[in-house]
Amino acid sequence: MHDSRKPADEYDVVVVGGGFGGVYSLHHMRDLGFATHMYEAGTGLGGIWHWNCYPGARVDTETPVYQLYAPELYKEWQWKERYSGRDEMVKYFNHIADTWKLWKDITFQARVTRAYWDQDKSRWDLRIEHRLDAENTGTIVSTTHCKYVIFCTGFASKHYVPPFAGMDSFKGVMCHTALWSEDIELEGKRVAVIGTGASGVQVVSEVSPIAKQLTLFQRTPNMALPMGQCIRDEEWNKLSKQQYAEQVEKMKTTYCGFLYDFDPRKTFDVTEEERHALYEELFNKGGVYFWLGTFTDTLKSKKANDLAYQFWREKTIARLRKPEMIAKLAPEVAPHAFGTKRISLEQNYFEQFNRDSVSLVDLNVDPIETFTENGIKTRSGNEQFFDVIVLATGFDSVTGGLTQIDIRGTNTCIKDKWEKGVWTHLGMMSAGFPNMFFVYGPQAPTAFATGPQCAETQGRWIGETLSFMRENGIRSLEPTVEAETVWKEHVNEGAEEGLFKDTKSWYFGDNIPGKARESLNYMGGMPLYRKKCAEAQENGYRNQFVLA
Ligand code: N01
Repeated sequence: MHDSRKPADEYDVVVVGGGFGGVYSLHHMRDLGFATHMYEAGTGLGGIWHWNCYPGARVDTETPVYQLYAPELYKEWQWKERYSGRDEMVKYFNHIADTWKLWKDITFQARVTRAYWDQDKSRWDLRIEHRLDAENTGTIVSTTHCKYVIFCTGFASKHYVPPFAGMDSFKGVMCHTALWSEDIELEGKRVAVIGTGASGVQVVSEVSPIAKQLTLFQRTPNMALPMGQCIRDEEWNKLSKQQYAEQVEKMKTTYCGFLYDFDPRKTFDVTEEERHALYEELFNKGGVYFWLGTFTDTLKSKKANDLAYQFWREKTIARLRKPEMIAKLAPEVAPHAFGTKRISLEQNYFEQFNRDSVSLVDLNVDPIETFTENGIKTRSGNEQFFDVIVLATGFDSVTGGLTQIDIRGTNTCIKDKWEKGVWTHLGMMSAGFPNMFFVYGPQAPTAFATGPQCAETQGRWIGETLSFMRENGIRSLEPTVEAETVWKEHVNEGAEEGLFKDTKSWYFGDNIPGKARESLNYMGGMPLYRKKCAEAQENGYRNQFVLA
C-alpha cells in the first residue's frame, strides 16, 4: 500500500477515484501544469479491478485494446493473456503509476464524501474521510480545496444488494462480489450465487469445480459468448508493440473503440449460407465479435435479432446435457432480444451445469422468499443450506458513484437534480455545478466504449477546457441548461433507435427500484461522441457554456 496522506491543502485539480479515468486525469492534468492530487477510497489503484477480486474476475475486453495509449506504457508492458485476469490488471495499474510517477500525488484510503461549490471563491471545498489503519478504528476527516474537481468514480462503484427478507439471519458467510474478501473459503463448501451478470457468470465458472455444491439463483439467463481465451506470448507482444500506434488510429473509427466494427451488411442482404458462414466465423473468433461485430441490423431489427439468438442457442444447447438446464439457460423463446443486456464472456460456464453438484433455481418460477439461518428458502417451500452466499447482484450503475457523494453546486445537490433523470452536457458536466467534471459516467459512451479510450477522450477534453480557462482568465465554466436539454434529446434519440430500450437492464436504470428509466449511456458511438465534444468547444465554448 502506498499512502502519501496530505494535510488539508489547496490544489488546482482534485481527481476522485483511481481507475482508468483517475490515473489518466491525474497524469494529464499534471502534465498540463495543474497542481493535481488524487483521492482514492481503496488501498490501491485499479478502480473496479481493485475492488472486484472475486474468484474468476477477468476483463471482457481483449488485449491490446484494453490499455491506455502511451508509448512509455505499452512499450514496457507484456500482456500475458488475451483477456487479462484481475490480478494482472492491478499489476498493470501499478506499472502505470510507476512509469508516470503518480504515487506521490495520491492519497489512498481516502473517500471524498462531500463536495461544496464556494461561489465567492470559485472553488470546490471537499471533505475527505481517511480510513485509519487496521489497529485503529473509525476515520479521520480532512478538508481540501480545488479550482476544479474531476470525479472518476466509474460506472460500477456503488454496489447493489437487493433487500431480500431475512438477510440478517443467515449465519454463514455472505459477500457481494464488489466487496469480495480474498480469504473467503469456497473449496468443498455449499455455495449459492445470486445473479447472472458478468460477475455471476465468472464466479459460477470458477467455483463450481471446487465447491461441494453450487446453486445459481437466476432471474435472467446470460446469453454468454465463449471468451476464446489464449496466451499472449513474447512474439505476440513484440508484434503488438510494433502495430499499436496504427491500431489506435483504427480504434478511433469504430463504434466502441474496438479493432473491428459492425459488419455493414444487413442480415437479409446475404444468402442463408453466407449468413451462417459469417455467424460461424464470428462466433469462433471468441469474444464479442458475434455481438458487436455482426450484421449491422442485429441490435435493431427483431427479425434479424431472432436469427442471431437461434444461432447462439444451437451452439449453447450443444454443450448442455440436461434438458431442464437447456430450458433455463437457453430457452426456445428468447427472454429478451439477443445482446440487449450486457453479454458476458465465458470459459466453460455452460458445462458447469452438467455437473450433478450444480443446480439452478429459476427465480421467475420459484422466487426467493427469505434468507434463513442456514440458507435460502424459495416460495415453493424448498430451503437449501449454504455455507457461503455470493451476491453477484450488480450496481447502482453509471450514476450511483456520483449520487452517493454529497455534491452541492450553485443551487442544488446532484442527487436531487438527478432524482427524476440525469441531466448532463456531453456526459462530463452538469449545469449548476461549475468547474466540476466527471469521467466514464452518465450520458457518455461509458458502457458502450472501452474504458481506457473513453477515459482518454474525456480526459483530453477536460484538459483542453482547463487550459482554455487558464489562458483566458475564466474562473468558472458550466454548461447552459439549453445545452443539457439538447444533449439529453440526442442521448435519448440514440437509445430509441435499437432494441435495447425494450429490454429491462441496468443500461436503463431498471435494476434499481425507483430509479428513473432512461438511457444512462450515450449510444451514438465514439466517433460521433468525439465530434460532439469538439463542436462544444467552438466559439470559445460560448455556444453551450456559461463562462465567468
Ligand atoms: O452486475 P449485473 P455484474 N433477485 O448488474 C441479478 C462490469 N463488470 O456485477 O438480469 C435476483 O450485470 C440480475 O438479474 P436481472 C460490466 O460492465 C465487468 O455482473 O436483472 N437477482 C443480474 O443477473 C458488467 O456488466 C466485469 O434479471 C437479481 C445480476 O443480479 C457490470 O460491471 C466484471 C436481483 C446483476 O448483474 C455489472 O456486472 C464485473 C434480485 N432482486 C463487472 N437483483 C468484467 O469485465 C439483481 N439481480 C468481467
